Amino acid sequence: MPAERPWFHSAVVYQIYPRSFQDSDGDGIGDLRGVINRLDHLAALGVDVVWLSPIYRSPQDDNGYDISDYQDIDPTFGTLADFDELVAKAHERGIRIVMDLVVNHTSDEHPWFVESRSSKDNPKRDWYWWAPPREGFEAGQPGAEPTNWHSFFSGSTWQLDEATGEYYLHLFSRKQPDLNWENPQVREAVYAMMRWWLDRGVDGFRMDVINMISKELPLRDGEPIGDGPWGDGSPSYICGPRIHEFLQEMHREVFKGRGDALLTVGEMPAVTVEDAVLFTDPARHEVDMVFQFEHVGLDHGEHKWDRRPLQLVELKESLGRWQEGLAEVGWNSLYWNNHDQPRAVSRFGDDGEFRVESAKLLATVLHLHRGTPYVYQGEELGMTNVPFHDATAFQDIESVNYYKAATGQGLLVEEVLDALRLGSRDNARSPVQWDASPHAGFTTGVPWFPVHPNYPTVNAERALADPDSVFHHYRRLIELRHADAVVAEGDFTMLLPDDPVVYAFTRSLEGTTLLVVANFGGTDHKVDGLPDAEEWAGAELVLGSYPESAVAPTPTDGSIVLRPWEARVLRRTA
Ligand code: TEU
Repeated sequence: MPAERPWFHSAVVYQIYPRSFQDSDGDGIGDLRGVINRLDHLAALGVDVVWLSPIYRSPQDDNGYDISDYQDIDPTFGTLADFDELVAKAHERGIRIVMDLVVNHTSDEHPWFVESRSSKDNPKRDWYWWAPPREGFEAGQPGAEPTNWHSFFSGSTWQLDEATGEYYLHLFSRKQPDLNWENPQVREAVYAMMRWWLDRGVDGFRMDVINMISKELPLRDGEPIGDGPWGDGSPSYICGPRIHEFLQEMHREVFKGRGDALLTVGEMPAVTVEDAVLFTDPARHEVDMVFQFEHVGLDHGEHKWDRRPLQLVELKESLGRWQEGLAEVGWNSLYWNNHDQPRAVSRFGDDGEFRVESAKLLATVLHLHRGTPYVYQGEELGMTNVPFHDATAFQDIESVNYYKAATGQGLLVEEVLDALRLGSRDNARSPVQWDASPHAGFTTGVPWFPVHPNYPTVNAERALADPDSVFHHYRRLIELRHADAVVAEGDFTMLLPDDPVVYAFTRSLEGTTLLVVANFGGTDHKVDGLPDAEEWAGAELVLGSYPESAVAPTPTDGSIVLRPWEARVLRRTA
């Protein structure tokens, strides 16, 4: 083990989705001044880093993930001066600021694309992916798309541009054309922009779908999906042939020589553990960690709108394999929530009777893994999925497009709505619930997205006043990671892999062992078959998800009975 471990091993990151965090000017949309006004909330929680979802100038087709100017702030969110103030005030509190970096694609309103689409011989034509209609087809005819790829946001990944009669590639929305990373000018422009932000004082980047920037050439059809017209293009763009080369080049051109205090995390759908080892091996100089998607896909059937209940045994198998895979080389990121995922307490816990208990359990299990934990805004309050009444309640482009496509194909409206209720990204995007005042203190105007009706009980003001709240549990977990090297660096061992209800593991470092046991169920549960159970008799309770007084000391035979959704962390020193 090298003497100096990277600082981010003991750090916790908090994700802000600025649109839904805090409005300061009454227009109903969160903004940078709102974030500045709430910095004390983050300081009280104790987080080390804030990752800001995109605040760049954008037509907001995908809430800022469609950028039309990488070097300006969208007027909805404020100004560059506000941004500088935010960085300065965060730094005063010891909080780093990490920007979202969205460079797989730009907005179609970005000047680069405006030029690119203007003519076939424009110098920026090759900055994006342009292709003529499929051989034997007329432009615009069904089936004329250059490949059969299905877009993440429904329909084809190709859009015909009438001006030149060619199609451009967009893995996401039509307003998010993919940049052509094969072109060195594109890469240089991106690196220059990144250096500009680092020079301004930002502390790193969360890199949006960064494992999709290298495409395999020539672009070719994918396996058909079901019996529809579309195919799966992912083998051509997930971790493509030049991905490691591009990330190493980015490191050399952007990060090299700037010290070890920065943070880079690559968002990488469909990444495998084997790939992640390569991406996060410090000796390879690519990224510090990746966001993988395996564990948030376990309740998907054939696709994300086909939901099935999570099997705890599968969750343990998956997360356990990632712990093992990155034990020696590389590093994990740890998350249940972000702006694209339904709320974890509704999805993996119980958002009814045991909302508080199950939110604390999920927090305990995640934060005691080896890796850097991410907290998504509102998660620290145990915020839940949104009760959507009908189709008009959905605003996210992915949900809106899916609704149109699925009902257009003849699926029943109620079935489509049920799938959206469970899986829509909008679940994560309702405004943060600050207090019991109108609109939960999020805005004095009309919120762009309605506040969850449970805000009179689920809100930050109440949580801060209650020592047994989800908030204070998160605060203690973050404190524990800061204080205790075994949480940051200890070895991970999964226990009871086949138990369908109990999640159990140990973390060990230099003679100290922590045991984490968690009951993923709504009834009392005796933990059976724990190896060396008697050694845990009388062990110190470091942290529990029930008020400490309610936890009986571990009896001499070491048998542990957990209450509904109870999690405990015990410590033993050799
Ligand atoms: O998401 C990438 C991604 O592949 C998915 O998680 C996506 O949210 C989609 O739901 C798949 O079903 C990133 C951003 O996090 C997301 O908000 C953006 O919409 C997307 O990239 C495009 O920039």
